Order: sequence, then structure tokens, then C-alpha cells
Amino acid sequence: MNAGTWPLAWLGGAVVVGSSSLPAQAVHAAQVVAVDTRGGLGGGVFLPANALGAPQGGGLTQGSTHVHSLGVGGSLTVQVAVPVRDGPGVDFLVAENAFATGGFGLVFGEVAFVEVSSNGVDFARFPARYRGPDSDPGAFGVVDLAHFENLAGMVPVLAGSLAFPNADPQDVVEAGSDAFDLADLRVDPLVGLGLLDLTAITQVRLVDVRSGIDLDAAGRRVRDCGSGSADIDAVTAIQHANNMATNGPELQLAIGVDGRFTLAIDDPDGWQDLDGASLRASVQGLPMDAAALLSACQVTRADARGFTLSLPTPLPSTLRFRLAFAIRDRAGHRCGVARVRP
Ligand SMILES: [Ca+2]
Ligand SMILES: [Ca+2]
Ligand SMILES: [Ca+2]
Repeated sequence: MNAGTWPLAWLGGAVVVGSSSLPAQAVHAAQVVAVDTRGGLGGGVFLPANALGAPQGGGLTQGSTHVHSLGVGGSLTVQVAVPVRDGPGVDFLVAENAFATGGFGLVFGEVAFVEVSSNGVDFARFPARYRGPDSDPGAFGVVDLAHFENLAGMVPVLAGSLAFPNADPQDVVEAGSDAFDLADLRVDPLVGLGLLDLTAITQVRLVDVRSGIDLDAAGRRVRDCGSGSADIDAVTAIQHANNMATNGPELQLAIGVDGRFTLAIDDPDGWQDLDGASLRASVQGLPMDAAALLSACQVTRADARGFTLSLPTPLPSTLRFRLAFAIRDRAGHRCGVARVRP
């Protein structure tokens, strides 16, 4: 079976960015727990309350000023309104104020490590990876957002912006922002010790990366832009204590080192419960027509629960990219995934 058969007809309703209902409950960071700006090192906007509530993004090519600057090497800890849980796909988003400039996938971005806690004492850091050059991009330089993984501060924030007034702040594609899946922390020692409950994350801490000094999870120096620090706009829960339904849609995205990717789209209620028109896709943070993006894929599995689409052809090694997908089922449950090419 190839992608020309039923799944693509089903995907035919997918559009780039559409309107959608806003969540009724508060799903954003609600309280500042701790702030350390390192004396305002690097300059910026030092208003921690700006990191609470919904994102007020600047769109693709502008950075929001409704942010709190961490200060170079500084940190901010916030309490979320409802505990975040490790549900299907991405569990929460962090909005910084990166903006696209200088070419497809290139951004001015200042990054922060992301840490989570369920008891307010023990924090686990997402395993960050940096795959860009070990050289300073300079005060006005740009970086490829696909060189960064599990760091906040790369993907432009569309939610709350004038250019994308209907962008859903909980949709991994429409919202923009950097996406985090608690599944990436299942092997963290704190989980094994019973000190981190991935079903009830109450606090998120953002720690500014000192460019050229701080190391990723593989021991590589991280290099980001500018002489300032990451600027935090919002933290938004997607999978949380108030949406514990176990019959929501399930996306799984894997990208190989050769660039081939596999996207599995399933629903426990059966594939008919998926809302095909809600499928969203982005490449390098830029929303795109999902059906067109997936048209090069083959259907490698199709059953009652869903199907798997696979890109059969390796991509040039120079082509780096971040892919994101989001979908809902007919009850409005959502799932999003985002990955960079390793
Ligand atoms: Ca998850
Ligand atoms: Ca920034
Ligand atoms: Ca369902």
C-alpha cells in the first residue's frame, strides 16, 4: 500500500493553521517559586510574572517582549496550575522568544536547560543535546534550531501573536514553542529512587545556558546566540491531571540518523475516532500542509487502531530538521510530537 490510498484521502482535510477552541482550565504556569537572575547579568527584562499565564508570542520573525530574562546562568522556577503528567507524546511546552532570521530553520535563539520536579526539592534535567559547531555564533549570529534538542529557546512562539491569532497554545504545531516529553526522563535516576513522579510534575525550572561554557548531556559545549540570556514567556501543560482520559490519540515519531522518519497515528477507540482535519505539521517550526509533507511517505502499517507512515528514502546528511505533528480525536483529546534529526 502506498500513501496514495485511503490515509491520504483522510489527511486531505488537514490545513496549515486553523482556529480551535481554547482550553477552559488554566494550563499555564501560575506561580513564581524562585528567581535568580545572577544580578541581571546580560541585561534584559526582569519581570518573573511575565513567565506566568498564556504565551504572548511574537510570531515567526519577532521575539516577544512579554518575557522574563533569566540572566546569564540564572534560573527561574515556576509552579504549574495543574500537575503535568507523562501522557502520549509531548507533555508540556516552554515558550521563549526565539525568532526566525537568515534562512529556513535559522533563528536567533538563547537557550535554557529545562528541569522538572514533583516534590519541589528534587529536579531532573531533560537530557539536552547540541549538535552545532563548537564556535561562537557572535552577538548577531544565528543558529540552526535543529542543532538543539531538549533545550528551551529555539522554536518561535506563534501562540498569542498577532500573526497567528487563532493558534492553540496547547497544540505542539500551532503554538510554536519548545516541546518536552517526560518520557525522555523515564530513565532518570530520580525516578528509580522514587524522588520524581512523572505522573505529577508540579514545578518547572529554566536554567540559562552559558554559551561556550555549559555542557549538554553528552559533554559537549552548547553554543547559542547573543550576549544575553534566555527569555521566558510561558510554560504550558498539554498532558496533565485534568485530562487523564486513556482513549486520546497517540502519535509516535522517530527520525533516523539517515533522515528517514516514521510517524505512527493511533487511537485506542479506533482510527475512525481521529479527527483527520485536526492534523497539523511543522518543519523547522514553520507550520506546513500536513498532507503535502506526508505525501512522500509510504503506509507501512494499517490496522483498526491507526496506521504508520514512513519516509522510504534517506535524506542528505547536510539536511537537518525538526519535525512536529499534532492531532486530536473527535472528543477533543490531543497529542503532539516533536523531534529533531539526530
Ligand atoms: Ca509524554
Ligand atoms: Ca531570547
Ligand atoms: Ca479517542
